[in-house]
Amino acid sequence: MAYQRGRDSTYIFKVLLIGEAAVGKTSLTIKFVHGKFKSDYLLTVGMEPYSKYIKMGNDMVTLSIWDIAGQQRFDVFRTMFFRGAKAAFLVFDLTRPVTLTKLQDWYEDLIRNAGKDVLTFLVGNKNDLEDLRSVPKKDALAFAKKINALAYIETSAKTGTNVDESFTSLTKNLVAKAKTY
Ligand code: G3D
Ligand code: MG
Repeated sequence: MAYQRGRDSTYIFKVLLIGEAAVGKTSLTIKFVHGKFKSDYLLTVGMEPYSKYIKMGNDMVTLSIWDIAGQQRFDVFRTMFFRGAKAAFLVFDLTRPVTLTKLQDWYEDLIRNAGKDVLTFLVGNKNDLEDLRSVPKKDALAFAKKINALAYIETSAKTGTNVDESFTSLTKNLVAKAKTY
């Protein structure tokens, strides 16, 4: 495709996945970046961000995706983790209500460290586990509204349901916001 001078833009956005341990942050990231579930990548959890390139119309977007490990929450890397983030997925596990409750703390951490302009999506993961589901949709929607999240989405890193859609939708919002400045 021909490069159209003056119309193409390049963006790099730092995006975070935050939430309690084992909600599926790493799985969602790997599914989106590599299209795989339960790979060896799952064991490799550090401060190394994943990069994903997305073409959106005339815009070229690189997402720098930072997936926090639970134990990093209280250590000195937290500041570095949050700094410069433009958006965050707040992830909970649809089979464990406490993981939704705990997102309140994560949200406060996020705002304190990344600023109040950060865009947020609330993500209820593991929606393939229908029989184990124990978080009513209305509870999730109430929390999404409370934190002014752009959307509430239910995903499965296992089946891939809404994984690409979540990242794409968030990216669209980021580009739209960037264009208004
Ligand atoms: P975390 O990065 O938030 O800590 P992980 O979570 O991505 O490591 O996932 C924690 C466990 O949940 C893993 O199981 C993973 O396979 C599983 N998991 C993640 N997403 C989904 C999902 O959408 N559906 C189902 N059914 N399981 C999921 P293990 O057994 O490897 O510890
Ligand atoms: Mg992880």
